[in-house]
Amino acid sequence: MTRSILMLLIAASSLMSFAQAAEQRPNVLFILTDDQRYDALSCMGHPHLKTPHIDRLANEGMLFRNHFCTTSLCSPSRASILSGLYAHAHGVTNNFTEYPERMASFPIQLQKSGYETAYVGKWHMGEKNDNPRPGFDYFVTHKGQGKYFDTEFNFNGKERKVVEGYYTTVVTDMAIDWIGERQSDKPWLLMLGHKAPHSFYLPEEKYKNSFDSVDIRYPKSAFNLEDKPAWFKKRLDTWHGIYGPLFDWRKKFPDSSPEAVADFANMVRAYWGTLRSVDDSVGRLYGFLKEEGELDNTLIIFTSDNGLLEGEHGMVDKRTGHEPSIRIPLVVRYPTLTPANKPRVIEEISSTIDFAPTIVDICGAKPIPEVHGKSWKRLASGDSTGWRDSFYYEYNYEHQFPYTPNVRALRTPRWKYIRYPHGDGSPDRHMAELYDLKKDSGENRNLINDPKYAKTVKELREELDHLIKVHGDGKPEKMPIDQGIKSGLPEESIR
Ligand SMILES: [Ca+2]
Repeated sequence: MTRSILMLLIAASSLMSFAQAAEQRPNVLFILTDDQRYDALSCMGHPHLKTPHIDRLANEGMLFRNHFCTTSLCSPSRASILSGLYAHAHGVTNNFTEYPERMASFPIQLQKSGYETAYVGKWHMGEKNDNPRPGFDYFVTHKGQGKYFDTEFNFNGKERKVVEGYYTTVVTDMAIDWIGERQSDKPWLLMLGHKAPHSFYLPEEKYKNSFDSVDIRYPKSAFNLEDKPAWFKKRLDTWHGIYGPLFDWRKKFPDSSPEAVADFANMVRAYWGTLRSVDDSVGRLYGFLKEEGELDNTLIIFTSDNGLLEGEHGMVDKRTGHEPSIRIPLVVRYPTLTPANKPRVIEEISSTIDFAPTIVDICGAKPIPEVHGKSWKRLASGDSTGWRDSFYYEYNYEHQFPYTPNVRALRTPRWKYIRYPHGDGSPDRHMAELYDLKKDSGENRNLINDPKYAKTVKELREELDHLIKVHGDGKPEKMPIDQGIKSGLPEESIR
């Protein structure tokens, strides 16, 4: 073989491997809902809400049945999704803090590695800032929470205008337009931030009455508070309790009369109604990608930033360490890893901090140097060796929303242990909680004071302390002092 032919062969083979590598870089469509609980999907067994388009992603991909947020609050959780870090490390511990300017994120890594990147919809880190953020070539958002109808969007920091129509539809139009109008051959990342199903729940007209015939009551656990910490009862009448104003669905409050459950029922129906539009949005995006021939080359991730209590333990809102608050949906479709005719149900514990390491892994971008999460790329192909078997949850008391104490919790496949640190290192002043989730998935029987479980509690506490230590920076944990549960309403501008 002559030298020139050999060189030619080497060049051809390296070109081929380059082409193969390029082929393997999928587009990424990251769909993020706001406050959607784990079971608000028909593929997770919801008895009334039908979500056929989201279910189809699960039926052609992966359904993560045990996916959790590390902090059940919008901004901290969104920052964990982007960075792969716990809130104590990225620093966004409340809803008023900006994502740190110099902090790495998976969109920044993807952009640096040759992706074209876009963010459309609710961003909500930095309450009053609607300008573009690092890591995105295209950026459309709004200030604060946005509105279900006629939100004012800021387009790339250049133009603010009210876009008439229903939020979910409007951001879906924008997403489809951006994907369709791109000129470059680069792979792309699009993050679509929905407002739905966040309070104050307002469904689209066509879904306003979808659940009128469903009989909705307060869950039984709302009346089963005797073995629970005393602060549960104090929360009942507040902004975050079932007898409170229910995000405007109850005008006169507190109201603990049996007939006032009608307000609660209307609130829950509206929450479900907003999700029907989200499911439509997923259907439109799926159809569009299919038409464009990009469906199988796109990693589609459907998830939420945190869960929501729907009356459990007498609570609405989120923030606490209980299952409806911390457990969230995760559905993924990417046939290269999980063939569409061989869908997979993932039982392992996954978390919001896993997204950043996973996405850079699958997309072949440079890893973020220090993350707390793990890539689940290999879970997608059925390999779960060495995966985590416990994870911890953190929430810090907010003086603007004084309805939940500091929370530190440990979740294993079987157990949930929750404690409420006072904040200054002194002994806890609230009762802790222990649930055997294998027997009691509804967290109805608090076993914390049963001597039979003293050893279990000790072991779980040790594991919790261990995880906090290994995820920390070597210094003692910092958290606010618990000022107690208060009855006042939060300031109107931040509700
Ligand atoms: Ca949220």
